[in-house]
Amino acid sequence: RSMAQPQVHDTPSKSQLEQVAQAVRDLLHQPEYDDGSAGPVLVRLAWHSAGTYCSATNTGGSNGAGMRYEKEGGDEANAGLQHARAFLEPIKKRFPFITYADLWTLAAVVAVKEMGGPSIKWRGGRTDFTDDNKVPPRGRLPDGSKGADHLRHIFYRMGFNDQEIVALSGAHNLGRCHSDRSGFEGKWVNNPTRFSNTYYKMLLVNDWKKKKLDNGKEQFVYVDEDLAEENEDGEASEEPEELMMLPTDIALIQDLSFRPWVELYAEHKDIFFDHFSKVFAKLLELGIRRDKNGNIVNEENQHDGYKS
Ligand code: DDH
Repeated sequence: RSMAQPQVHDTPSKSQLEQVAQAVRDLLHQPEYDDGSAGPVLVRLAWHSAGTYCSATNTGGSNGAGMRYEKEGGDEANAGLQHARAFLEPIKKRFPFITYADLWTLAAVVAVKEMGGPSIKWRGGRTDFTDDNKVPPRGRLPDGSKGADHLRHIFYRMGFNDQEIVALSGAHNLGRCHSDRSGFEGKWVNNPTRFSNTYYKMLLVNDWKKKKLDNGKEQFVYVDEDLAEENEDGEASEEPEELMMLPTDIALIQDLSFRPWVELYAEHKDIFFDHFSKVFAKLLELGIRRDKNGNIVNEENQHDGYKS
């Protein structure tokens, strides 16, 4: 941005954003945490911050960073995301010019790219709520124990179609389920810190067996002997790796409208990357209206000078 142009005082400059992005890259490697990366839980933080959007009422979405408040942060669907927020807190302290809402969404875009995924268009300018008045009600995020109808109910509310539901679900290439967070257990793919289309390939293995966990939750599991981790002697360890799928993941291969997209993305990684990039960018913009300069024009600030 050239010096001659008027500055929007609360939108960070490009070089400021690059400093933040670099700080996110620097924190991704976390040898003590999960599979060694903060990336997956950062992606989930951005998704849950945005996935509360309701197009009918134009409420929810990533603007506001409402998850800092108990009303939203305490939703059981958000269990565990305090780890993601804690990872980012030192960055927020170091770069106070960025809002939480911008930081959470930017961190996910940086993490996806660093983990080998596509570049995703990101735009800043989100503001943070200063109280919990506009925080969306709980219960707007998907429940993994349900099926295709539930997926459509939740994602159509945000304004997504079937193709976009399947493309978004490819984020389950990353990370894992934790029994002390969602109650589900395990990872979807063998290398959960590398963004890829393996999730779709695994879905089509078609050998998923229902398993009831001790806590009563039902998920699907698959044990691939070829994927079993090798020990130092190059032999498979005693316990081959068990991969998992949620009932909502399995719905993607059972439903006749979802399934062709799973097949396409399993076959063509480049198409998946392209579609994921577009749909994740759309997710992060839900509920955000911008003027022709890209500045955010939301209901709450229409009367304070943004209106022309
Ligand atoms: Fe997810 N997800 N997700 N998910 N998700 C979980 C973990 C991760 C559902 C349920 C769960 C998306 C869609 C769905 C990520 C990204 C995305 C867990 C495990 C559950 C349960 C949480 C835990 O125990 O820690 C359901 C249901 C849906 C759906 O209905 C489609 C989408 C759209 C995304 C996205 O980012 C676009 C990521 C990443 C994780 C791994 C988190 C971690 O800590 O690791």
